[in-house]
Amino acid sequence: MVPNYTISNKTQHFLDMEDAHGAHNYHPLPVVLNRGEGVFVWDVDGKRYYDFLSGYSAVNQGHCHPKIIAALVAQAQQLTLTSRAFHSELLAEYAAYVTRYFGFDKVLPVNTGVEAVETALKLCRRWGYAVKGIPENKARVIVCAGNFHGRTLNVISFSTDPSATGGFGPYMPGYEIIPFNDLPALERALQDPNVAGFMLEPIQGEAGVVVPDEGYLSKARQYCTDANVLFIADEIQTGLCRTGALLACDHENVRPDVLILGKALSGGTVPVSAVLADDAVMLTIRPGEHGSTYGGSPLACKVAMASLEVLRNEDMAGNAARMGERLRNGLKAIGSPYIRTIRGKGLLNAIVIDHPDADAAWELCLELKENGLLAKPTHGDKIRFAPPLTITAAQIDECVGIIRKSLTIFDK
Ligand code: IF1
Repeated sequence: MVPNYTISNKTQHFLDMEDAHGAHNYHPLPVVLNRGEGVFVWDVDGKRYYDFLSGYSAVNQGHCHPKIIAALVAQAQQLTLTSRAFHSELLAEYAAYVTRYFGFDKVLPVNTGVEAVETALKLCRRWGYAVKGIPENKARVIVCAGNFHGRTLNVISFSTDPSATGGFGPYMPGYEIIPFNDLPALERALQDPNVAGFMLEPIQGEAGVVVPDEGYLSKARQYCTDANVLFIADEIQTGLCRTGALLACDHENVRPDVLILGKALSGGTVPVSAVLADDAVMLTIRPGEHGSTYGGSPLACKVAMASLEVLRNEDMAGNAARMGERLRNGLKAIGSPYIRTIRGKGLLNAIVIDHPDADAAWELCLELKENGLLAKPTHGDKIRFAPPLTITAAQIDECVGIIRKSLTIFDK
């Protein structure tokens, strides 16, 4: 199998430079990119690829969406940062806009996804003490096995992935890990009166796009309501039209108590994340108790509004639903014995490779790259297929052709 790929001198130059001077905390495909537009990216040799990762769903709107870039550039020439020591016109406008868009009383703006997760957890503990009346330092939060919520020391404390946690202890207490998609386990865990919240990804991303049974989210929501526990949805990856609805929770008409957004909130430009909640939760944090230098900057606010506007105006949820269906049907029609599973919702999809060679998924991704499509394996045997939500039917069909052709490496 193992095809012999040639790497140009130019590509090798940048691979070597990064390897020599950048920390080795990633293992990327050997492709060096320098341009993007819509569903495409180009490497330093001018070769064009379909981007089937979309920056882990940060680039839902497509690379360098003209309306988002126009907003970014215009705002960059006017005012980028005030800090929260002073008010800005744009924070006021954005707060009004985003709370109306998602139907919550308040927003707390931060930057990266994991910061928004940390913010949600602080909010949850605070609510647990101030409103629910949990005794001091006893608050617990339920999370799911296989979760991915980011990489801070607190957040890895409740990861079940040894590569995320190993060698980084000691870990933060106060979490209870239950299996994902297991309502009886949730029911049992909720019997503890010191539980303040239940946080989950509505579809587990890093775990390999694990979609729970229908009814799981709505029942879990109900259990939390009954137990007076906050239902916290990390929609950093699943939100913003990726799964064929504005939020993955919308598929079951679930409204979380705390909604966490990131990634595509800025269409892949600058880190913008947010926590949304109603007053009863959000106002438990008072001035001086939480914040961030860049969070809610005029630049971030302007870009976020443009990113949300584009999602709605171009019906990206509808397109994600239709193109996701088409992609999964196309993959099924290949009928490859090397694809064990095809799963996903909207344009958040994964295949599980069935092959005795442990490197098969990686090899397939190298071959896909050769044939003009970029995708990345996760946990060895899974490959995520998550193109920008602007992809067309003809492009989906072309990509299915590339995947079909690439799978033939296993026949050799
Ligand atoms: C990396 C995965 C995706 C997330 C959810 C919070 C965060 C993420 C549900 C943190 C981030 C990323 C980060 C990225 C890989 C990636 C990822 F494979 F690890 F699982 F997308 F699928 N909650 N996900 O998915 O957001 O702080 O990074 O902005 O390289 O670590 P962040």
